Amino acid sequence: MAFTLPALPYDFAALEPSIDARTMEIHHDKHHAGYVNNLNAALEKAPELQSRSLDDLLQHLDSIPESIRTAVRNNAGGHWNHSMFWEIMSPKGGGEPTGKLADAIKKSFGDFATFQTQFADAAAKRFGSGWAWLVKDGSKLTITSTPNQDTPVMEKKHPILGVDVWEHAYYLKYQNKRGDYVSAWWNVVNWPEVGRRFEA
Ligand code: MN3
Repeated sequence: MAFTLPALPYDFAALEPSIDARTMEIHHDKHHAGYVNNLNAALEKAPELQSRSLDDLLQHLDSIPESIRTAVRNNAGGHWNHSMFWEIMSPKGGGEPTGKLADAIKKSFGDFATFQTQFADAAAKRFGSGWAWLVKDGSKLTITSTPNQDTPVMEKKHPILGVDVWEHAYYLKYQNKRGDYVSAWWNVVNWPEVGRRFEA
């Protein structure tokens, strides 16, 4: 079964002014669609893989034929990362997490502000294209970053929040000012969804 592009759970303009509508449209309809199409094209060359889940493909890249391994890594990663990215943002986002997630952030980082500083630092220091992540590790949380469309899922880890720091995610509105984009992005983070993923 071919992978499909999930619909955005809100309008292109819903995250304005933090993320502009044109960026959201190109990001979802062109970039994410491209990852899905390229993943499906790669898997046409290995039909035996087509029944495997996205997580399964990413967790066992060494089982993928070498001729398509890089294409699967990049495009399955892109599909996984963006599918989560749309859901962990919301027009009603921002503020701070509550409940068990808030407790875990406090336990792991001291307080929410320290977590935000460390996460933004990981996003700023990721050289070139990639992502910064909040990863669930048992009852604790860690911050990490990956290049390109690599994802902690490849290491059988459980990312519950990620920010896309590819230039395509912010360049139209923020140009080279990645830090300004990340600062604005906090205003659209969907903490209830991140909390749901933490407790899942
Ligand atoms: Mn992207």
